Amino acid sequence: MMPASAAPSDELEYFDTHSAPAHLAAISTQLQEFVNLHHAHGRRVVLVSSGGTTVPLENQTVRFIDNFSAGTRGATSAEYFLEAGYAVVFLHRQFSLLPYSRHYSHSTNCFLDYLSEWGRIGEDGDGASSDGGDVVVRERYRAQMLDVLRKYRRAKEQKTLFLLPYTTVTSYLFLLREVALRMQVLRNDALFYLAAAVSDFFVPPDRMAEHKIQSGDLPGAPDTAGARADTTAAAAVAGMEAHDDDSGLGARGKKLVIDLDPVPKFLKRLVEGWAPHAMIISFKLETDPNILLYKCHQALNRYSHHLVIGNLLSTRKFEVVFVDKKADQWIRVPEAREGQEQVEIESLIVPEVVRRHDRAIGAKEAGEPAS
Ligand code: 9Z3
Repeated sequence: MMPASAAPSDELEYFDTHSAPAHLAAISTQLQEFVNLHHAHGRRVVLVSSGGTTVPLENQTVRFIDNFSAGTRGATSAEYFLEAGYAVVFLHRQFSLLPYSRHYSHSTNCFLDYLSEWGRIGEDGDGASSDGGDVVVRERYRAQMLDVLRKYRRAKEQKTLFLLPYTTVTSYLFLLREVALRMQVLRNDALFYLAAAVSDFFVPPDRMAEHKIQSGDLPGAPDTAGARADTTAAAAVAGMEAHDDDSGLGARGKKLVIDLDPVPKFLKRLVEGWAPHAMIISFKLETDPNILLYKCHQALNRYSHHLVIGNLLSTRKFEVVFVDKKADQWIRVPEAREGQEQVEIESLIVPEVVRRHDRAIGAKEAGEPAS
């Protein structure tokens, strides 16, 4: 028997029981204009998903479950797709890294460190002398920043980058479906590159607390025990249980046990229903090297899409494995020499993806079965 989490109707029910993001209709119109513009120019379009999804624990959300992804893979890959001539729908976690600005928005790459005051010699002697009082880019960063700036401006002028933010797993799924439907007109010129770290679990609406889950007594509670009972009830509605904690938090300490449901598997629906002619690539993240290949093959067999790119949390910036029906292909960055910058692995991943997309389109045009 099919497990409840895999029943196809679960996906449809998910959309019926969750509210769509605000302004979805307006977003949909803009998306269609974007897609049509590039379709008319014969340009391919890639949906790049990026960053982590949140899982709210309350309707009026104070707390949520999140994950580690800063969106480096997605933002970096989007730049290489733009360079390869694709238009990019960048479906990203709000406030995660963005193409181009990522070079200066990371917490260890504060943009202020790239600037100096005109007329002031910096600590490292690379300021310029004048009595202006203006802000300038420090000499040693200028060439790289000019390169980034030009690419950014070109993407703006050619309208090749559509930024689409999400926060929760629900808004991610609604938007993914919408983008896929709007991209259908592109047929095999559409590519899906699903690098976002999407939650596998969520709190269903009928078990979601409306208000902030309380951890302590509320004013006016008759006594501590009564307040505790209220708290437990509210939390249970939220799919959670607040327990007295005998294990060291003290008399008032409580545990919060969160009861999550599996998120329905949307990849199947994307492949079969929303984007039947597109090339679809998913990422698989693991921490245990012994199961990575197994999980990649399992995903490929389960969803019958084109390619799974596997990576391990600890080595994801240095190696990935491309898994398709034919073979496993590892891609590794060369070791950086002393004083050299590390090659971005996305500069190797994206051209290989583009080669495979070329081949898939070529095969379809020649009437061959897709490989
Ligand atoms: C990835 O595996 C991405 O490569 C990373 C990128 C999230 C590791 P960073 O943001 O990390 O550059 O630091 N994405 C997919 C992860 C995922 O949730 N995949 C699902 C799964 O593994 C399938 S869609 O089950």
